Amino acid sequence: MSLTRALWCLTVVALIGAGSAIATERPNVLFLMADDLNNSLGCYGHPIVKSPNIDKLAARGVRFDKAYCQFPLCGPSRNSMLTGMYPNSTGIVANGQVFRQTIPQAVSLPQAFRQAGYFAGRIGKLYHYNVPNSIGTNGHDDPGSWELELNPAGVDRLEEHPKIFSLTPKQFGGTLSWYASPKSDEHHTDALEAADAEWVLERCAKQKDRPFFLAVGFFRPHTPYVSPKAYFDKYPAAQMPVVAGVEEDRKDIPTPGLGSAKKDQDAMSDDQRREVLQAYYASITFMDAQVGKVLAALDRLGLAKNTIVVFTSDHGYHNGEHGLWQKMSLFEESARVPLIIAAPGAQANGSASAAPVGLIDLYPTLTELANVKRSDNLQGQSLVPMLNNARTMGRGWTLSQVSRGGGAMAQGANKRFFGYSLRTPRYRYTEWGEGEKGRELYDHSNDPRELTNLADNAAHATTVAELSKQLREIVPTTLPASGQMPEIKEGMWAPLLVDP
Ligand SMILES: [Ca+2]
Ligand SMILES: [Ca+2]
Repeated sequence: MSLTRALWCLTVVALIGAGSAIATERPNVLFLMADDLNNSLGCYGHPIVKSPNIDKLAARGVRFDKAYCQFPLCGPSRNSMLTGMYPNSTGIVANGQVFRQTIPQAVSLPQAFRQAGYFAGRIGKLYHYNVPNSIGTNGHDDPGSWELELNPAGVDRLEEHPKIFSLTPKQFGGTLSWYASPKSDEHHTDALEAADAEWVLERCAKQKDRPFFLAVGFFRPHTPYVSPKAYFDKYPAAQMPVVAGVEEDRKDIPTPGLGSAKKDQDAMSDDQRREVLQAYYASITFMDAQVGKVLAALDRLGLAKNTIVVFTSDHGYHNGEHGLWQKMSLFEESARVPLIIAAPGAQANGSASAAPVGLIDLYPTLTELANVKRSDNLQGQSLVPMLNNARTMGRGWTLSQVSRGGGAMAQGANKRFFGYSLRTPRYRYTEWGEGEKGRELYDHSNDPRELTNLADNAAHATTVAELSKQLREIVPTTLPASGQMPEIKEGMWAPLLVDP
């Protein structure tokens, strides 16, 4: 039985049970995101991090164990995910931009739901924001995607900036910075978001004839890692592990592979590294508690049985692996994301999928589950087959991309180029430039930490040749039909609810 049909049957049962005439074959969507969250969660086997609420969601949905972003940076990843197109087709490969500046007539995921009559609302960060300075504003939002936008700002934004410790004084978002706040949960932005989500869900519960697509974008665990001190106390700094053997590991990594390294982070002491981990993990557990409040509201209001819940992040995050911190690398820690989809009636609920999938796949998945008319230029695959049978492998690969070098206009040695990384069930294969700036091959069957680059190992030449051929066939399909990445058009940022 297909998931769509399962949902329909569930609805019929619910209708018979309730004796109600209200049609509910159109499921709601609750789309929950964290910012800069890697897979440091209990449900993904992390030995330290406590995430009981996300774990509970994973237990009732399908957990995707090989889910990857298309570009490990907020803006490019989120624009790709919400348009269902690769960064090469959105033209958004940097922060501070939105797809209306490049492909203004694209129909975003929430916009597709709006066009189908859904209420679509956003709380917090879905498109790009400068964190923390844009908290409390719309950021680089797309107004056409939403009917309601809420931008709460808590003490972390309004009061505590002067108290935050930063590796680069007075900077918080692009570097490592943290603060154990004396203020309790309810004063912080992410908790205000959870409270707002509860308020919106209460309204939605009263409007049974109108389904909703509610997106809640939490700001943690993005830097500055500010959360109430009680969460820091769960992770004593002295007990935090520090990655060892970095110098040896780095020897076989081509230069662009380490291009996201930052001097101030290289210079950290081991004690500072432990404090970073403490603060990052504290932020995760604080964010998890807010996820729990939203999911409790969904249950309390009787909405859970007809609501598809998604939980994910915009990209992963390094905590010292290969000597790297934060994002913008193509290694597993930076490219991989948590992804949980709990769709009522899905036959694989409660299990895990090992299929390589991408955030680009969410748009075709959610529109199929809800019978919403999709944009016809989507480049991802639907994950509905995996939701019904966790052994389904689907397309069998996913692609992540990142930029190196100067801006689009830079010339000569500083000219911008891309790295592309193909993830298959067994391998990660990465080419920098057209391969002339470096190649990497990691065999996850025996090297899950990607410590040994096999790209120049003669014993693996056939694998390298096969994966290189596959990569070079895939990359052109990530571009639009013209073969050219769309360029930013100044002054084109305008909401388009329908294509006129
Ligand atoms: Ca991010
Ligand atoms: Ca290595």
